[in-house]
Amino acid sequence: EPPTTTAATGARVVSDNMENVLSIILGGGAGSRLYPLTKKRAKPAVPLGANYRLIDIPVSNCINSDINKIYCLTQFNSASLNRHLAQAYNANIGSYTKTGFVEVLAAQQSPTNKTWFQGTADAVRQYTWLFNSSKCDEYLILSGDHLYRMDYKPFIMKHREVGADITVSAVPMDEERAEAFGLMKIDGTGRIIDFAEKPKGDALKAMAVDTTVLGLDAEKAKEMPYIASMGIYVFSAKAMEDLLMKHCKEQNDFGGEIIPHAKDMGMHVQAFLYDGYWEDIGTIKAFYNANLQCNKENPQFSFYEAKAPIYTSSRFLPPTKILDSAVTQSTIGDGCFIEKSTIKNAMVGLRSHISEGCVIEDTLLMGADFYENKAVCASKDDCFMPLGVGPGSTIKNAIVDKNARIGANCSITNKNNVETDVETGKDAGWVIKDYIIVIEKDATIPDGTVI
Ligand code: ADQ
Ligand code: ADP
Repeated sequence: EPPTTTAATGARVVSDNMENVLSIILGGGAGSRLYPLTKKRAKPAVPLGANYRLIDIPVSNCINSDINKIYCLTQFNSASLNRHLAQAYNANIGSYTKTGFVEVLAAQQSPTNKTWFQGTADAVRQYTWLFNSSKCDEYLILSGDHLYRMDYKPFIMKHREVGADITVSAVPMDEERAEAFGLMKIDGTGRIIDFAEKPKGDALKAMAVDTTVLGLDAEKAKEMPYIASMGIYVFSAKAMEDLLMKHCKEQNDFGGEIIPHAKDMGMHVQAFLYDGYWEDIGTIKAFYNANLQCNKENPQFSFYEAKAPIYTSSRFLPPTKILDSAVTQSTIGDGCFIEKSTIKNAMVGLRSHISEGCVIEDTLLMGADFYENKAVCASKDDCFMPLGVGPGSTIKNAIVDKNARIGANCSITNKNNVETDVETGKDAGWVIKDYIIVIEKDATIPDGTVI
């Protein structure tokens, strides 16, 4: 429907219909920042919050915003991502009218595209032929590694109200973290007049603004003197086509190239202020902290909210069983079995088995993808150590990826307080990044190991 204007206010009256919105989730490039969690899987499949995976966040936000056409672009296809999306969503999304879907699109070779995605915009460009055939009016570009709960409707309606070509969702940001983001300056109507991708030094200082214009009080505005891009955008289909196929054929990145270019060539690039909790959890440290902060009594992010739940695969696992243990400030996923142990500030993922006498502290255990049949396992030569954490082991400040086998009496605590070590444990299945020990997926850590 064409927008109409109310005589009294001059504001456009726009539709809140989300049927013609196509959501495109950027599911990750080479995946180096979250390595080794991305060693054996596509980033969107990384487990999160004991029962979930990263992709569940943007997909759930879409579903809760009535957007049900969703593509996820990844650099490589992964069995676990496809399986997860199929099991979790495809049976339900748009099942009666067959209008909805959640699908993975991996970079692929074709006569016209001989390479992997060269960046976020290139990933979208390579599938433009498919997106065009959806006949949607707007593309909602999302990231696969953010933790937040957002209703995208007001965001998309702002785009429609002002008749923008591109609308960028933005948050106030402090000095310390600002240089990791795209920063912007806006005019009195919220239109973006200046945009700098991850500026440093003087270029960073030059992007400071008076954020009281965003409605922050004086004190808060002093703390947060920058307006940062969340890296999520609404593009009008026409603007996307013009930019990727005509004006910016050689440019491959939204934040660094396409957005500034669109502004410079006079397109209407609008900011949308988002005022809820939002975190980029694309690094090991941010991922670890964001997971553990969910254990707090009043967490900034909660996985359950009656009106906007985070969905995931329904697995029909048995309830978790805990024998004579002390568990404080922790989240325990489905189907775990915990014997006589002490667990403090931990996120214990689904199907975890913790044997007796363990101490698990400030740690993410991601759990397992399957239960082992103990009798079958004992009869196999290669199955010398059970899944989970063996008796008498202590694990602190760690992330233990799925299907790991930790032996008995191990001490995994970063004893020497090492900041980074990607060499020592390379063949043994562990690394240390930002003081956090990461035990890789499927790793076997022998009895008595000290890290
Ligand atoms: P970054 O997050 O640093 O900054 P980028 O590395 O381009 O930008 O990643 C954006 C998203 O796209 C991530 O989810 C990433 O995994 C995914 N991605 C990257 N390369 C990809 C590829 N080749 N194929 C598919 N997906 C890919 C961006 C913006 C900033 C903004 C921050 C907010 O550029 O302006 O401030 O997000 O976090
Ligand atoms: P990840 O989940 O860590 O990304 P996977 O590709 O192993 O990696 O995906 C997990 C899914 O695979 C689970 O849903 C589970 O059903 C299945 N799975 C993986 N390994 C096994 C196994 N050895 N036995 C049975 N099922 C498995």
